[in-house]
Amino acid sequence: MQTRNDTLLWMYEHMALSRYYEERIKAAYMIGKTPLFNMANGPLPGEMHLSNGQEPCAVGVCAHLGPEDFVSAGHRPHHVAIAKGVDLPAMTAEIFGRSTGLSGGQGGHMHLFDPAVNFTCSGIIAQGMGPAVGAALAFRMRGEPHVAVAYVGEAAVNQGAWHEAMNLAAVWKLPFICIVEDNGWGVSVSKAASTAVPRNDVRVAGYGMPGVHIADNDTLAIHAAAGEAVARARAGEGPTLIEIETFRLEGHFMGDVETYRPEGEKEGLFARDEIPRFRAMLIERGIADEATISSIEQGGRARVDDAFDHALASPEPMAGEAFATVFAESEEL
Ligand SMILES: Cc1ncc(C[n+]2csc(CCOP(=O)(O)OP(=O)(O)O)c2C)c(N)n1
Repeated sequence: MQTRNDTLLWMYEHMALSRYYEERIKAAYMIGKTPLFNMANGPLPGEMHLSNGQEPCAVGVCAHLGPEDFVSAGHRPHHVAIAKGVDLPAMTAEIFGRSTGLSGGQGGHMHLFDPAVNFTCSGIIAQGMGPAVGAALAFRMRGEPHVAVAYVGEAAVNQGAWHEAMNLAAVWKLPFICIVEDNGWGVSVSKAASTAVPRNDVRVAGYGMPGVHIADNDTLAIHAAAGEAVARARAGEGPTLIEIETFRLEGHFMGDVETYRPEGEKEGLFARDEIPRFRAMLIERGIADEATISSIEQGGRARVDDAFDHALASPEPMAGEAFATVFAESEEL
């Protein structure tokens, strides 16, 4: 399948935007955290899981989706949220805990919900499987041609919720796609130490579902495989699993000293980074010249800077609002 030039440029734009977004989050996160790393300090207290390196997994799939299609992501959600079109200023305000955030600043970076583009995520691994399969069932029951996609890490595939959802999606032939972002590590535990079967595209034969394996974080291969899976799902032919060998260029969370990585692994990953590789491919194939690509990058940076300005100028929520949206009974507390 030949990928259209405008789609190639859209994918590059959103990968570059996502990378710059994470760089700005990283800089803001580190304020006040050192010299003795203290997660509670600074304008972004708590854990922060950056997605640098995994951008191809987001754009290759989301290029096929519209706002009605449903996507759930996990605790490392920024790249997927950006590719799905989540409102950037409201997302940034949410991450900074501001009242103009997607959830009034009460969710934080692992709990981004944007109903306008049917996006959700969760800090509980594999938690997004049930909602995505439920959304796929709803699309089927309403006769709508949409698809639901759940992103999970390779360490989430041993959760009970994952297996239950996979079985239902397959037995009911739902318009569902599971994307496994295999970055090799579940915090500090290697894939080999947590899962007896080396590849989940093989394992899903046990569910009667097709599985596809993508090596080396390849945007074009992800885009092609996702195109076929989305077409199958929209045609009523059932679910697909796509496992992508990707990598994270940061630690599990900010502050992770990464002593579990074999020597030299990290340096090797930077050499395989897809963003400069994809940029060079666009120029080599004559899809865009240097000036066009620079202007795409500048446009993305301006959007990110505006989103940060909006977030940082927004007020924090009032303490009294803490229970307002949690339970109906909260007013009585
Ligand atoms: C049900 C559950 N168990 C444990 C955790 C703690 N935890 C957070 S992230 C993580 C590992 C996730 O690895 P993976 O799913 O491969 O995603 P990655 O961090 O590599 O993106 C664990 C065990 C959790 N959030 N939820």
